[in-house]
Amino acid sequence: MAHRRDFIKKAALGTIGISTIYGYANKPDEEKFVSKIDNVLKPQKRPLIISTWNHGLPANEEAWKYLKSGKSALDAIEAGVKIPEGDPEVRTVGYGGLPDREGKVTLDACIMDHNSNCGSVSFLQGIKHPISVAKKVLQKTPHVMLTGSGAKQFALSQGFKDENLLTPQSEKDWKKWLEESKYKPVINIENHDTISMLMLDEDGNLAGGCTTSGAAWKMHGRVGDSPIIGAGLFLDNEVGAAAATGLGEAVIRTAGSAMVVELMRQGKTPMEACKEIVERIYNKHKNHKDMEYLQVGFIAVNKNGDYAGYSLRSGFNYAVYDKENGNRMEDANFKMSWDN
Ligand code: SD4
Repeated sequence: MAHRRDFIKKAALGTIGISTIYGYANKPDEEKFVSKIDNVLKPQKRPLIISTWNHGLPANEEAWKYLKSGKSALDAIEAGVKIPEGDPEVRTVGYGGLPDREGKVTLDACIMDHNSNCGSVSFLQGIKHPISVAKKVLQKTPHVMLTGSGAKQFALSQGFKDENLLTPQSEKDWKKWLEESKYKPVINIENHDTISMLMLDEDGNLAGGCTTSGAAWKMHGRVGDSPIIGAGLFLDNEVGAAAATGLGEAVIRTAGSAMVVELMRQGKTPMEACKEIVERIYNKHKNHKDMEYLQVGFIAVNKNGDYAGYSLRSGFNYAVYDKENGNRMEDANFKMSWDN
């Protein structure tokens, strides 16, 4: 073991540059890829799946199965995030998601592959799996994004079923909310549970997906960051991938995920990149009316399989699945706790 590490370290620090090392396609896994973090060279871990929040665990599980059976990263992401989308107990994604202030469940989702192909739907109603419609937008249309009735029309043309997504429980909660009708998100519970999934596949390619019912009790027609490439999700296969959860308005204002990836391009680690953008969001919002309930969190992964999660306030966690340690939850680092 020590010998192998020494070998990797020596080889990578010596005559062979990192980009050359990326070309070692036919070597055994442990020797194949190394990453340079703080001048220490480590074997690259892949595949790697990282997803926001607790519902990331079953989503990762399903996505992992897909990857292991030889399916593409996009298929694996779709299959993974469909689990929370179809689960009525998950009140922030897909079927069973909390509605807008008019009692309508409106969904946002996007998906992106290593060639920067993207598909996205926003303000979609009556379709249980918006991630699948987003994937069809990527595969079957010349566009990136379809919205509202146009997205629905496209979904129906692709054979998706029109369904009522407002469960009795969500309807009950909505009626209760109507009694006061105050728009004040309750962080980490009611609003901030988008599932964003990032994946580094066996071939070292990145992909990502994101799906949500958005902010509960939002205005009818409101679209958050989650379907917006560059805000809720972004990746550049040369660099890394990032995705967001939290108050979409703040993420859109700062082009959050695109900025995290750009900082990784400049040499920041995923942790440094996520932290810097969270700091930026804080600085831009500290005197803003949204600050009282502002929460944002990012997950990021780079080409070497280094990953991180960082949020403005405590309470954000994410699920990570890799060969070495299996599927588990990790708590994100954060800037401040809720009392601040
Ligand atoms: C939105 N970012 O629509 C989404 C909500 C969210 O975890 O992240 N929930 O603003």
